[in-house]
Amino acid sequence: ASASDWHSRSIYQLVTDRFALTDGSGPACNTEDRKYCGGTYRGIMNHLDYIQNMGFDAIWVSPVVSTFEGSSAYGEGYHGYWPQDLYSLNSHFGTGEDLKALAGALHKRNMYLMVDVVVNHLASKDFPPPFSSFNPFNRESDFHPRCLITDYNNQTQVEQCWLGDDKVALIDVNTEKDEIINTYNNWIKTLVGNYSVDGIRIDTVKHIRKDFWPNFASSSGVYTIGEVLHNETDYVAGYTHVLDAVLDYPTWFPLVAGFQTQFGNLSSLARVITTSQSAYKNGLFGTASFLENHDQPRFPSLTNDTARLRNAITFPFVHDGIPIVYYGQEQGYAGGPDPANREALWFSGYVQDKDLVKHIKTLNGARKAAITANSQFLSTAVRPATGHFPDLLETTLAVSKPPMLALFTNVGSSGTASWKVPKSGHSGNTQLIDVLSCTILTTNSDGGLTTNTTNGLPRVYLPVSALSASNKICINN
Ligand code: ABC
Ligand code: CA
Repeated sequence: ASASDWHSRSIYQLVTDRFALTDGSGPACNTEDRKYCGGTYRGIMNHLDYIQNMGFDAIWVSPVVSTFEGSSAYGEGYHGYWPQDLYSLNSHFGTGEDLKALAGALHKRNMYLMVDVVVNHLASKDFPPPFSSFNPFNRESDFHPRCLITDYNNQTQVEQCWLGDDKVALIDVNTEKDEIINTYNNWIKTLVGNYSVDGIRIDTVKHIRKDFWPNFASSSGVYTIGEVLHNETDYVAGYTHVLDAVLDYPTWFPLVAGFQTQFGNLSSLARVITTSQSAYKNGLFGTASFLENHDQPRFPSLTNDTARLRNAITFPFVHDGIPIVYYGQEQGYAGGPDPANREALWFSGYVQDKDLVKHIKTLNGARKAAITANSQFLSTAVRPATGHFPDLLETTLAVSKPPMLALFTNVGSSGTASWKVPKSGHSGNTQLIDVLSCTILTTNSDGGLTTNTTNGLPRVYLPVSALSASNKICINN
């Protein structure tokens, strides 16, 4: 599928090993052990209702190719990011037929499959690396000479030295060589074709020179999102010229910092919204927005406050670009840094009758309703719309992406805050409904609004007229 096929979609990111077992519930899964826990493609297939019921129409699965077997100082390759043989699949997750069946089951539901791919390195737990066991790059000369990245401000080092350490070496492939470039381009084309993949998430994008990417992306023939783990908009922007989109890390940093405590500064978040729009190629479409992923501590590990959590979860759904939710967020999982943030989901029972699950379902529904109500919704830039009141601590934020208007605050569940929005984006005396609480508010005669909160929850307003029986939001109102 192409970039424009993806724009209206919403992605559920999962770690295959941790999402679902083939049948039933099963073995313990202690994240600290860093071992395979048994999740499979068949397991995912059996839980597509769970994902689709929350309103997601795409999944992103962790890398599928085989990694080295056995235990390293950092455990087993259950997460998939330690490739060893590009031409065989990781058999812990099932067979090639299983992966094809998953793609087929998704497509039957009009859902997309995004696969995570790693092309920067092959991995080894032994040193010196057993080059002959790698496939297809099985000669030492296929790799950059060993040096560990020590200075992230030295871009040549970032591109040509090795990630990882001596316990698990991420051996940096020599992606300057024509023969290797061709191999990768053919490999991605074949992988996408074999398994009917609709899009790829590309690992470690900043660790390969930029001009490697356009041919790789076009060889894939599908939508590409790159991981560029960096907090600066200008740095990340460079990669929006060589791939369809980037994971929006520059927004993620102020998003987390802004809602983590009541002292977070929401004006930093407001600022990055606009700077990224002008910096990124295809400003509004070149990003995918997220709160959690498998590399970062889960948000509830940073704050116990459920109101701040609700605010933070909401933001990616009212931002430009594609929202991504990391599995387990909907169940309130609270694991800290890797490996604690990769909990097995089967212990949740996949319960759907739960506040956070409903919250996420409503957000997906509201975004779809906005897309239906305004055919320009996706191509209209989200804009900060506050009037802070009071603004000393920057504890409130209002953003408008018509017909959606969202109000945020980090004061927390026992705090109070007020929003003053001079221009709601709607005309005077319009009835707006907060889809999260199903309460109605009417704009002033000049289209502005003022409102306050005593529970710190976010609000996502749509005009009442944008809701219909079919989107089932606030159905009784
Ligand atoms: C293993 C163990 C961990 C252990 C670690 C040392 O080794 O599991 O418990 O702590 C995979 C696995 C990991 C595994 C690693 C290494 O491999 O998933 O569990 O960790 O063996 C991608 C993937 C990630 C994956 C890999 C490797 C790459 O999403 O899951 O990890 O295929 C760098 C890369 C980035 C990479 C990330 C893990 O490492 O750039 O692509 N993610 C700075 C650098 C970043 C760097 C980051 C690492 O540190 O700039 O480039 O990311 O922590 C901000 C700055 C940032 C700064 C951050 C920390 O602070 O703006 O630049 O990032 O303020
Ligand atoms: Ca590299």
